[in-house]
Amino acid sequence: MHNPPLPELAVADPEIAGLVEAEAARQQASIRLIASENYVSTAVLEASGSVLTNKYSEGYVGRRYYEGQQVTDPIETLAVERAKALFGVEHANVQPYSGSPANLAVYLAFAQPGDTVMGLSLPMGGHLTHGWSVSATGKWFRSVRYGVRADTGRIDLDEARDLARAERPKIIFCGGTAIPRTIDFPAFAEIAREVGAVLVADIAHIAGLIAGGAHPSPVGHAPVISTTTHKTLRGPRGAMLLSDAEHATALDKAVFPGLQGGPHNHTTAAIAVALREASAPSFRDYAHAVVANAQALAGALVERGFDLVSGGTDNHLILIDLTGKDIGGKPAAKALDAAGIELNYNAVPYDKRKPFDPSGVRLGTAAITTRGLTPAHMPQLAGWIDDVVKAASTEDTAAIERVRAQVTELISSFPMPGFA
Ligand code: DSN
Repeated sequence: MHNPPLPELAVADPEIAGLVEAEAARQQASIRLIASENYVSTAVLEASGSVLTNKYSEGYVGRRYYEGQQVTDPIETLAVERAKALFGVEHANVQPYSGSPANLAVYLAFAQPGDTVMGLSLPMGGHLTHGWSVSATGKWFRSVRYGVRADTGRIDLDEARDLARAERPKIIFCGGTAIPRTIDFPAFAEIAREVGAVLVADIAHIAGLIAGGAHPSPVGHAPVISTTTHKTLRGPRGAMLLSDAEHATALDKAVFPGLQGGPHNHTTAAIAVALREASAPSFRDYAHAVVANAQALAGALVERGFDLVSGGTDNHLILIDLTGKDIGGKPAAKALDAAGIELNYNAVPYDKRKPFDPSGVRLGTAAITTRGLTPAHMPQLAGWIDDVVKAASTEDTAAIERVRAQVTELISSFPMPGFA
């Protein structure tokens, strides 16, 4: 049953109540390896589902365009102060609706349409909003892209430096959505300094690892940091822009009134709760456990003959190249979902297949670590992944069903926050 329970909803709208219950049960029953997902605490769920959703608060603390901010101002102040303390930054804006709007605010703050911007290419592990062609950021700005080395699968810093010197971008993004290795923030800072660009560290995937001391921090290297709050940081769906004092005003003006209206106060409160949780010593253990699980899973997959981009992982994320397995990422992901193992198909660097039918699958260990799985479970998990990938290529549905039964048996012993 969904927790907090939904008795009013069950009466007012049984259809939606039933679907919410079904989703809670589905989340409880699957091994969630989607690298950008997690399970928030019941406390975060309660804050997200509160009366704060009723309130408009355009503006910032003490400078609002609506009255009645006696309670919302202290909530936003708590969220901001907790973000500043947790990440050690001079300024935090907790209002961006999600990661893409946060990144758009960065463009609005520091570039003009048509200016050159630079980011990691999407198929190499970057994000749409780092200037990819189908995104507004690739249409309204002149975007140039660096990639990863073909021989190592790691970010090609020589290429990034040469490109920056030749193109003189206004903004350089580092970070992305499918980078299994530590991001070298000092190296990017040196490149940005040399060409006079604003370095933006998009830490959406690794924010929780940074908060928990399991990945180096960009603070002191990137003056602007963009992050979502719902991945390894384990908060509600939302985002934050963190910065030094020099870049604070431009970012604030870009978020509001540049791009957004009223902040989502229920989300702000839930972000504040998640930041408090992430400040607890137990969150440091969590962040290190996420990495330990990813490394154990990567090792077990390699033993099973899987080809991992860059050979392994330093963080929560693993990218498998299935080229040698005679199956595309999409059919593999669909078969794994049928077996109760949830992940996403993903392009791999230098992929010869199309984005809707790429060669890889992406896995992450943030959610399974929240559930309580440990490195001891990873050989079994790698074995199931191997069995299902083999079964998918031979269309052996009985084998997939056998794995599904074993997955259900294991995961049912690991309770999920939000499900009672
Ligand atoms: N969709 C997110 C992810 O899965 O990484 C990025 O926006």
